[in-house]
Amino acid sequence: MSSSEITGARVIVTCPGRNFVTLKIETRGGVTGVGDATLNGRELAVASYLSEHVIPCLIGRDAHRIEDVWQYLYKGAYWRRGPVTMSAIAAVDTALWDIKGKIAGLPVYQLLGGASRDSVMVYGHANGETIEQTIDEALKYKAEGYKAIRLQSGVPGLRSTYGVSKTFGYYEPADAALPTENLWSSEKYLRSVPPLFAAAREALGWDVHLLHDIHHRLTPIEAGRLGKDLEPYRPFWLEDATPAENQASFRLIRQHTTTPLAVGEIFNTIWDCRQLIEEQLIDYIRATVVHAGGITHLRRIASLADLYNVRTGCHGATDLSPVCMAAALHFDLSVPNFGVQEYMRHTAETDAVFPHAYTFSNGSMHPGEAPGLGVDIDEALAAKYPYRPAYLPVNRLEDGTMHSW
Ligand code: KDG
Ligand code: MG
Repeated sequence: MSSSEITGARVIVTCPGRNFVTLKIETRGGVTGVGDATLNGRELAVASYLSEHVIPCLIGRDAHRIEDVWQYLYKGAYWRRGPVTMSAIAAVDTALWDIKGKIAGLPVYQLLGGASRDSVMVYGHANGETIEQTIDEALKYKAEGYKAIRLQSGVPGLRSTYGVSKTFGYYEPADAALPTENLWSSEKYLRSVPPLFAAAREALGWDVHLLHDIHHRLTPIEAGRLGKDLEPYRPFWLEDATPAENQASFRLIRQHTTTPLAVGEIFNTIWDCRQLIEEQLIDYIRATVVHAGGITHLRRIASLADLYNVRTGCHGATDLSPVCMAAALHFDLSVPNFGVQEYMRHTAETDAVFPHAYTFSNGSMHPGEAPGLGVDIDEALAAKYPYRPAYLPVNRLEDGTMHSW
């Protein structure tokens, strides 16, 4: 019996302001590892998938055999892909990298080939009901040293806009126990974004990267128009311009604009982005550790992307726990074709439940030098915050038609 044999695993669901699902794996030698399994609005589906169907298959396996366990869970289930399955596999994979790092006495980024850069550039979220409020927020981020800032503003004539929060520095889109409803008008939205970017360049200058997220709400030709309209302001990227199930639809956007495109925060596997990458239809791939099968599978996606000059831009919203954030930072530090990392910052309650070694300084982050991922879960504290149902809003056109999420 080896000390790296998996002897136990448990799922911890906690809600320090928002829900998180964490897998903790134990080995015979006493070394433990953690993995994030949070799927916003569908948390308990992943918790159950892990407890009922994955953990029983893990007991007795060698924690060192990360690739084999990944293949076993992916191919062995027969039912491949999908957000629930891939988040569960990601949690196992992340926990096994954590264990391997702790046994080796090395931070995970060293196991991934070592640092390819000194630190990882991150972008913060500036948003407001009006352009003026958004610019005020952006100025605060700039003063804090951020080199990249995402701008989202309310749309005049629409009473609420997804992605626009009411508080500085924190943003929680899963806002109710049943989905709330936002209204959408592409015409109003398309008129509102160019003035936001014009005002931002005026106030912030040209030495800061500006980003924008469309949240899949435009048709390809509308996205082409917006990309073209924003070209004078040189955005770093336009994110999730249009739903990406039909990967070929990005050809149409590409034909009309040189504004860089980012997509992929809801992708689960390399198959979701293969055509986008191989046809060079995007510039940044947003897949991240928790929803795309863990560090092992994300590295495979990044390797494909590297062949086609596509860089990484991992999703890093607050519904990705500090465990995912730590894993993403180890990945980001090591991967050759890194672009940028999203950083939405967690609340103090969340940070207390997940003590971590990663740090922010001058617009960049570093995963720290602790062996493994450098993050853990305080289970006693986590137990004080029971699960609360919370859903993302749905989106309707002004005539009541269901629109993109
Ligand atoms: O769970 C959904 C959020 O993570 C997502 O809406 C945030 O679009 C988002 C982003 O870019 O961070
Ligand atoms: Mg997004």
